[in-house]
Amino acid sequence: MSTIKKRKVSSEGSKEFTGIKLKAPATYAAGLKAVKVALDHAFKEMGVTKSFKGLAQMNQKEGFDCPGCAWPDPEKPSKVAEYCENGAKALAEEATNEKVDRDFFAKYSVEEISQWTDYKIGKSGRITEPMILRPGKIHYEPINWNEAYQEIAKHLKALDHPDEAIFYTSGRSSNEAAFLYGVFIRAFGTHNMPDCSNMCHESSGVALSETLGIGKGSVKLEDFDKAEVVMVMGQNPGTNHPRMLSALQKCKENGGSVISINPLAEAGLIRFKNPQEIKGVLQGGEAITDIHLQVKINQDIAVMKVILKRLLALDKLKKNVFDHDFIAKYTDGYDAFVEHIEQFNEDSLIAQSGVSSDDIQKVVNLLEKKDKIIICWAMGLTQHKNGVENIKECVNLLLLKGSLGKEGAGTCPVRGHSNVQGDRSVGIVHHANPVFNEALKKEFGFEAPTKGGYDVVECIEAMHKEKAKIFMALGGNFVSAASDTTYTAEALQKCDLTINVSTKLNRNHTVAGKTSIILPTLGRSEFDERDGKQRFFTVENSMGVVHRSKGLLKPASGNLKSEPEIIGGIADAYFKGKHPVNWKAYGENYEMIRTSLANVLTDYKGLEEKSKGSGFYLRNNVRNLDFSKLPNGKAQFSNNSLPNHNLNKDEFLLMTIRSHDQFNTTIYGLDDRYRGIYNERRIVLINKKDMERLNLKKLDVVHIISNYDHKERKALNFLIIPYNIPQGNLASYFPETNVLIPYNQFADKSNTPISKSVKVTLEKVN
Ligand SMILES: Nc1nc2c(c(=O)[nH]1)N[C@H]1C(S)=C(S)[C@@H](COP(=O)(O)OP(=O)(O)OC[C@H]3O[C@@H](n4cnc5c(=O)[nH]c(N)nc54)[C@H](O)[C@@H]3O)O[C@H]1N2
Ligand SMILES: Nc1nc2c(c(=O)[nH]1)N[C@H]1C(S)=C(S)[C@@H](COP(=O)(O)OP(=O)(O)OC[C@H]3O[C@@H](n4cnc5c(=O)[nH]c(N)nc54)[C@H](O)[C@@H]3O)O[C@H]1N2
Ligand SMILES: [Mo]
Repeated sequence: MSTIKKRKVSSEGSKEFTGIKLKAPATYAAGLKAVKVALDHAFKEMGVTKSFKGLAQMNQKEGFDCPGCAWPDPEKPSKVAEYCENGAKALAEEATNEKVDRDFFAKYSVEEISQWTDYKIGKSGRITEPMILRPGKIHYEPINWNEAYQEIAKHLKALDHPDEAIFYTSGRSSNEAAFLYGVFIRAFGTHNMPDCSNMCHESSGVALSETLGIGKGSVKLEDFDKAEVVMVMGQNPGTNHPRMLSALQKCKENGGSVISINPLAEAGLIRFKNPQEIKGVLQGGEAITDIHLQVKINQDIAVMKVILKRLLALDKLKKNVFDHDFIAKYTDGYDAFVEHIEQFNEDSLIAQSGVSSDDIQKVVNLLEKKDKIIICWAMGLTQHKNGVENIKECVNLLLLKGSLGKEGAGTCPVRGHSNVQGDRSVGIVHHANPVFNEALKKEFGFEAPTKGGYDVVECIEAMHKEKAKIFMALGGNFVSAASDTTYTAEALQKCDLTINVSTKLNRNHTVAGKTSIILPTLGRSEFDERDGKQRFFTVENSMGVVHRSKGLLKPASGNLKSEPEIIGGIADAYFKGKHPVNWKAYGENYEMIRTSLANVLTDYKGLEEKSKGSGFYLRNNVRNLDFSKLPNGKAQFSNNSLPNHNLNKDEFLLMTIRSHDQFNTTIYGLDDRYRGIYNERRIVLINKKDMERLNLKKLDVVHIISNYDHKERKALNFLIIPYNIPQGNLASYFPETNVLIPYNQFADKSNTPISKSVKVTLEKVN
């Protein structure tokens, strides 16, 4: 038995560094090196045979969907391999041979595990059986499935009100699991369904719903072949959506242009060597970005306003720059928008944006004559106070150009988790929806609550104030992913019960409620059978295609259950047969879930058959230019204000981003190869001029400090790295820097934490 130490809630702060090595940032993404790194990770975690078996089936029609990002598969997947370096790493991480079993938990106390870095915790491996941490104990102990369900049911029953329970979802769950989970939560009596998208693309969902009537993107993969211009804003596809580079490459080969708007010149956006093509392997690869606007953090609206102003001036002269027929027929608010945009002074917009007038003009020249425009974006636009307005400003451009509902044009919020969009589509939503409730009543015979519930930031506060007492997570690593790590950890630790349905060990298991239960589940790559018959489930990709996924690898342990089985088990123990829904049967029979899903949401009619092969597209009103649900039946122009950060002389804006070697809070390794940073995660990227101003040298150690509402938050001991980043801006990795982001600083309307524009100062450590 290990000695008791104080439990730690994050991996930040140690004075020990891991041995940093710096190289020049890469000038291209992928290439043969990516293949080598992918295979190295795979072999190390899974061994050679399992690697080849797993990788051969990933993203193939009869195989399983990559557990990494949500980028769609091409209609005709390549015969050899349809995965990227980071997809291979995601698979390796899930299918690792390392195990976290009862001996592991007997050996290491929760206190001891909590001292480890996220990297070390994650590398411990796959959880093999249900475990419980009882009140006052410091070691998890085994518990059988039935007892675990009974324990959870007992706690749920002891609540004064269903709203005292919180049910989080991360975006890895299947449609079947997410739908059943949502049905159970509503039958239990609450809408407390915070979801990882609250921290992610919620700003996109809100902005797109308000302007276009659907919270999802409108483009299809083949639109990239036909686009004349693709704008990539606040996104790092080389690392986070590597297969998107093939789509950009195709766009270029067909004569299109790519504009990137980003404070960093990310490698994948510069040049791409497609490892699946001979020329990508042997030659220099292809240049991807035609124009890069190195915008200052959160000044995208300023850049967009200059572009819009200049296009407007040109349109006044020439009359044919905007699509006036489209504007008249499909949009609302044009005149007010023109009046709004004319109020802004171009020179001050340019000064604020940090981009040169000439570079913006290049974009204007390109856009002037084009109308097949796609705008892609990710966290660089959504995770700001004005995240919703950032996206609305992009929609304005597409409306002016009539770049919606036609080939080669549209909105493309590039999603994160592999089924985050599907989870939302099938009912993981914290708002009450009377139509959905009515359909549930018809299908299942119970009344869902009419009141909405907590999202991520609201649920943290509710736990902290002890208004909520049970926290259940279907996947994810809540304490590390959410902002304000210390506050969030306090909140979770105040709970009577925390439940994690997980594949791998993570920090959320150590920052536990008074009682804590871990329920180990099958990963997406694993063979899922019942009574000798293989089961499949369905997922939805970033472009609204629903298709099947079927695992094939041997499960990490014989004692794992699928997510639907676990939800069915908990619901069955809670309702004890006194409910119109036969929960156990639903948990075991995914076909039954799909039938009910198709009855409740008519879009899924025929799901069983239609999900075969390449699957099917869900309805998308933007694709048919149907805006009937919006005011006046029209798509909406919007008037968006400029962000105002009121920075003092010594204050910076910090963006908390992903390295090349992580999937959110899962740390694959310690290298950020494309940015030339090896073997260390506690770094901060800074402009050389700012270093001179603050008298800082390369590899000096600093604390990063935020101060909101007179409360100081500190991330300790980070190494200074001179980098090509705008002055006044800093970049560092999440989750190490989440301690700095106050839980109550988030985007207007979407409540997405301001992870990309945290006001901070640096303090040199001697
Ligand atoms: N390998 C891998 N793949 C992933 C993930 C992963 O962690 N690893 N995570 C998945 C998830 S859940 C998500 S949501 C996506 C995330 O995908 P991304 O959004 O690409 O991820 P981030 O690292 O947060 O990168 C944000 C990018 O925005 C830029 N940026 C920051 N602030 C601004 C700004 O104010 N304006 C502009 N224009 N740019 C800005 C940064 O320089 C960076 O290039 O990736 C998904 N795929
Ligand atoms: N500062 C800062 N914070 C951020 C962000 C940022 O850019 N900056 N990004 C935000 C974003 S975009 C997101 S999406 C969130 C991510 O938040 P989460 O989704 O909560 O976090 P992940 O790290 O993706 O969760 C990883 C864990 O999920 C579990 N898991 C993996 N696969 C499965 C599965 O198939 N089933 C189940 N049940 N469990 C599984 C494993 O136990 C693993 O440890 O973080 C957010 N936090
Ligand atoms: Mo995300």
